[in-house]
Amino acid sequence: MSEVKKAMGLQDGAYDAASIQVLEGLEAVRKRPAMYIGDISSKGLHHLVNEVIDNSIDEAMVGYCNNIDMVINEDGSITITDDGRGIPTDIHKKEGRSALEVVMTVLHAGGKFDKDSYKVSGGLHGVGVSCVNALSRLMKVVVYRGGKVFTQEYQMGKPMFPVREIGTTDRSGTEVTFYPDDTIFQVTTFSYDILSGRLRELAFLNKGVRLSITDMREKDENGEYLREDFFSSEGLKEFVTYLDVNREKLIDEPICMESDKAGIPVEVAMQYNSSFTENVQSYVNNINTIEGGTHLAGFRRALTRTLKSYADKSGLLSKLKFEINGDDFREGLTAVISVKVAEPQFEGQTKTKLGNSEVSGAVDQAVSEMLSYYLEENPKEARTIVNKVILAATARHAARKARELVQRKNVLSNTGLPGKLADCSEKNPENCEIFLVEGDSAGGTAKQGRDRKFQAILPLRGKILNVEKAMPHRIFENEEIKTIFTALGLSIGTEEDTKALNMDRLRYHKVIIMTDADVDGSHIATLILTFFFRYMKEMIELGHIYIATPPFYLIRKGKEERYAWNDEERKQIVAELSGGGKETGISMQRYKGLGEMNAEQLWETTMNPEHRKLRQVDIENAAEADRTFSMLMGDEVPPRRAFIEKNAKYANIDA
Ligand code: 0RA
Repeated sequence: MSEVKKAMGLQDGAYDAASIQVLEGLEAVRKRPAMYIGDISSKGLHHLVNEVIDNSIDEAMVGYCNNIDMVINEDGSITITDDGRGIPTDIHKKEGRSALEVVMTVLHAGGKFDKDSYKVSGGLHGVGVSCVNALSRLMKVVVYRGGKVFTQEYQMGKPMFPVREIGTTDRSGTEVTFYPDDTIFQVTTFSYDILSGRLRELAFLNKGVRLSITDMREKDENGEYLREDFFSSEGLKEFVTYLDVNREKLIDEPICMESDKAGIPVEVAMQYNSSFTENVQSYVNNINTIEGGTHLAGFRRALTRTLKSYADKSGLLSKLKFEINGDDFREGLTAVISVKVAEPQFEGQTKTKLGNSEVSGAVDQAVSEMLSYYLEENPKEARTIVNKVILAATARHAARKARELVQRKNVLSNTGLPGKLADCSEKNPENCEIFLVEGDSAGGTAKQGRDRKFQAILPLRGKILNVEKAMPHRIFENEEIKTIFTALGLSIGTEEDTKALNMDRLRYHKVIIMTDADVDGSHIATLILTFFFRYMKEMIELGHIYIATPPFYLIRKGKEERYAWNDEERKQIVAELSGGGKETGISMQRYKGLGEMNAEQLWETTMNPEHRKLRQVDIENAAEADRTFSMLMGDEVPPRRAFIEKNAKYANIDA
């Protein structure tokens, strides 16, 4: 920790209240919350928690905090406690009130927005705890500092009383409790999985810090609260091992490096596995940089150059009849790169792409130095890695041949679209949807039931290829996969030059996976999702992928027909129809598959934007998603249904 502190040019000197800069008011935050936290959906809601934890993590990074505890309280609020220095409580000279009040109520007054101190700012992070305060109907802070306990409470960011001294203590730290404002957020229910996932990630990224989560909303069958503790003594090394649990590793231990070039702390851990997928996660100041950036570029460049030069020298490539490219060095690679940058510049669509040019060289130098040393010292492992690269290059070569073959064959109708596709008449992609339907028969029903103006139907025959286990070139021989690419208007590619999807050509902005509501159906949905995740990730990131939810029950009484999506709804409908009296004359049908519905029923319940319940697929945590897909699609027979439940959230996008 102290290394980091030095690297960031931090002084040990005590915090001076006057260094807090006052920038703008909190009304702005309530007026345009999305500008500060991204959106007001579940994503924005969970961002509030990140914002509070970031402050505690900052304390840990400068070496003052070892424990961070999060509690989801019984009433749904969140409490985060740390054992850092505690927010300063002395009088802020310029403002004439407690620094604590300033930190909590003035935007960008975290005390960390001057150049001398470290900040996690950038992207959507770093807007500060005051921003969370503004978006909470109630917030309470307790500070343990200098032997005393202080507190203050707020409503929608406004203090309800001046900072109050309420006792003495021998500990130090900060405790923040907040109730998100339900007049601002669409949802205010916190997800244990999202929060615990973030804490696990933070534990790996900040070795030596203990983090915990307790969910007091319900008890398990043993009468205990759901609770987890996260602690990592080896950091990224353990992170990589965790990500790859479901994969077969090629070398005994991950390769690890830690360095501090030009004042930029760099940490990397990497492992090769027998799969065909690349899983490189990069972080800047604990933020997952989904869009990559200069740190990732530096890593890739160093990896390619160092491995290539070792392979050339070792003579292992002499038999190879074709060129190796950058992708080949990353097939089956799982790696985590974490850098700390004092003034990060974030760019890109989701503000998660690092722009600072100086970082590229620092990572490159660190990786090439450490990796070439490793390869010299570990010839057995080095040979294993080079052989994996050769295998990847060979497979890529086979893939190219397969693709060329496919392109020559006439698989398309005269419009250039797959013959199976029933297209819609509307041409503006923003208004168009395509249903990927399991089976020709349900596909037929969907064709009859749809609104052909804006809804297209693509029936898929049987199971699509498990892309997680197949060699890359097999992807391009698979009929269903080729058909999906062509129908969407996107081109297929595995090589670097063709990999970027040309999203401008996307023909439908909603891609809706519609399968039976049974085990097979959810397996097929998961296969399709895995395919999108591995080969068209942008489609998920940009929110184009949805899952249709057909109802489970049809309940009839006389001419009245009602649908239920779960047992609770079914009971309620039966109660309503029987008017509290006898259940006579009520009949019930349990739908086992889409095939049991006629066209009109399918339209009414599952396709009509006015009544359907679409779920939007969303990647909350990229590292965790990769691990989950490798588990779901690997050798273990998994709880796929639970997976879909967890990863596709209800989105009232039609409302
Ligand atoms: C401003 C200045 C200092 C620490 C903090 C804020 C701080 C904020 C939070 C929020 C949650 N936990 C926190 N812990 C600390 C520096 C304090 C000093 O120099 O003594």
